[in-house]
This record gives sequence, structure tokens and C-alpha cells, in this order.
Amino acid sequence: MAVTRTFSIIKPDATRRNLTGAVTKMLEDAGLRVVASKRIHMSREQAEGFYAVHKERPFFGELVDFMISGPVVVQVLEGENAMQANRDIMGATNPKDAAPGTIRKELAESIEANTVHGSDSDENAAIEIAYFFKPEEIVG
Ligand code: RTP
Ligand code: MG
Repeated sequence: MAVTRTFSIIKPDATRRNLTGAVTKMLEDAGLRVVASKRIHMSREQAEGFYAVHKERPFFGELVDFMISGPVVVQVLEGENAMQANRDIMGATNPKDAAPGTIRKELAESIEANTVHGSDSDENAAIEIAYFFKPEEIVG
């Protein structure tokens, strides 16, 4: 299997509870390497652009409000089939449905305050990485 990259966000519910390290430890223990990381407070425009794919969904407004409610940590993760490895350790979108040992089962508060974002395809990973990082900010 190939070494690939994916994009992750540690969401505001996690930074508020000082869980940046706890989330990162779970990612690293799952075989992923953090090759870029920065803590930012997204603007409304930045969050709306990032989630443009969801703009017709009923939860879009609340999702954007939540994602700008506090700082987030945007990261590039590298590893064997990184997109799928990250989705696996994240767990289901709703923590009530997430498997034991996943980040969302162990740490998330609700379907909205669900601690992490992860790209859902290699194609979207490339788009999402480029949305937040310049090539020289990623050190593999
Ligand atoms: P993410 O994009 O954050 O990695 O999560 P995901 O793929 O598991 O879920 P997605 O369907 O892409 O939804 C994006 C985020 O929107 C919030 N959401 N709220 N209130 C709701 O019914 C609802 N559904 C989704 C979640 O924060 C989800 O992560
Ligand atoms: Mg998604």
C-alpha cells in the first residue's frame, strides 16, 4: 500500500477542552505522522469556503458557527493509505454510533461537536490540504 497524505482538523470542542495532544496521540498511535500543523481561528468566509460542499444541508449554518467558535488545529497527516487510516481512527460522524477506541467515541461531545474532521477521499484531501497549507509548510 502506498504512503499518502490526508487533511485533519482538531475542532473547537477539542481545543476548548485542551485535547490537542490527546487527539494527536490517537492519530500517531494509529500509524499517522503529523507532517504539518498550525493552530488558527477560522474566519466565517474561510469556514464557509471549506464547507461549501455542505452549503445546501440544513446544518450548514450551525456547522460554520461551531467551526468559528474557537481555535482549531489544521494538520496534514502522512501514512499508509492515510485517508482511510484517519477515517478509521476518527469513527462515525455521530459519536453515539462510533466504535470503541475511536476518537469520536472516546472524546466527542455530539454529532456537531465531534472533535475531528478528516478528508473523505484522496481527491478531497489534496484540495483541503491546499486550502490551508503552502507546499513548503509540509515537511515529510
Ligand atoms: P467531517 O467532514 O467533519 O470529517 O465529518 P464527516 O465526514 O463524518 O461528516 P459530514 O457528513 O461530512 O458532515 C460534516 C460535519 O457536519 C456536522 N454534522 N452535523 N446536525 C447534523 O445532522 C450534522 N450532520 C453532520 C458534523 O460536525 C460533521 O462532522
Ligand atoms: Mg465530511
